[in-house]
Amino acid sequence: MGNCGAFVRTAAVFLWLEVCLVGCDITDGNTEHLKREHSLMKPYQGVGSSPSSQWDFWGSTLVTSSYVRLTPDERSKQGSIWNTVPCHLKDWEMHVQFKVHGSGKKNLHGDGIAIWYTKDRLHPGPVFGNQDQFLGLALFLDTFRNDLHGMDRSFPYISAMVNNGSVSYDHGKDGRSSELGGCSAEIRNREHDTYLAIRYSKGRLTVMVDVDDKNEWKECIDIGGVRLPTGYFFGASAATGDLSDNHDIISMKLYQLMVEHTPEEENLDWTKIEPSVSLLKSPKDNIDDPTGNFRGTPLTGWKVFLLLLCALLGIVVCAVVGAVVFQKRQERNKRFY
Ligand SMILES: [Ca+2]
Repeated sequence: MGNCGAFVRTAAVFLWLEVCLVGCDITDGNTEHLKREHSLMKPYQGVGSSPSSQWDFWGSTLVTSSYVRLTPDERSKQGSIWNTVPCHLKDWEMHVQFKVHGSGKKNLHGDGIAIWYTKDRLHPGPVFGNQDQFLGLALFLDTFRNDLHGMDRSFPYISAMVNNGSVSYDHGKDGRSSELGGCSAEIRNREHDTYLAIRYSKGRLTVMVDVDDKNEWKECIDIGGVRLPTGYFFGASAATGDLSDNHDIISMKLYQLMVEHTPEEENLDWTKIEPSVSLLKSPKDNIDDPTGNFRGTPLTGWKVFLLLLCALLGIVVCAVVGAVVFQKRQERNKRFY
């Protein structure tokens, strides 16, 4: 039996190794693919003071060494922060660490934060401090319920919208008519860190949240058939109205995803793509997931090799364990005869 125990232990170690290769690097993604020119990180060196800074800010935005406050907990404020470098990655993943907090009691606070990937930057307006009828992608972290008929969902509510410049965001309905998907998430006045991840790869938009201090992503939105061009800008904005909150961005980290495209895809001019969503295509049509793990660890060559090696060893170990167990059973059975 001792040998079998050792086999089981070995198998367990390999199993752990396998799981770990996929899931251990789960806090901040893979620095290997972090794109600094599109990332905003503490202590925000040069932001707002140096002309070479890759981030501009506007409105009520206040940059300290530990957070970027888009709005203070005061009425009628609007602020935004924008990357100055257009993003030419075809496949990317943005991790946003944020904090929404204030003295307002339940339901007496607002309005929320929006994360943008748009053609225009620094265009103040009525949609969480940014322009309406934008071109590109928006993620709304809406903390105030405007639509009293929409009681089937709880707030705060996170939703996504893709716009080709022709659609207006309907505040009165909390953007429901134009949303592609969404989820409720308790993002306000939390003691711990709160995160949002937006992944765009091969026409698939996936949004995950990590707001329960469990250090794991929870799916919020997953849709296929989304077309976004390259060359747009990342940004974040927030607004308060009659009700308010502090809307803080702690970091925005952009990761490049290593995804292969066909030569035809590569030859396209990706800057010419019009933002759109083909609603005929269900998310299930788009399940190929070449990068495996969501949290910023695109599988590089050696990882794939190690995984395959582990899988192979796992199979061998299982076969051997199975053979030993079978043999023992045979022996035991023999004794009954
Ligand atoms: Ca709202």
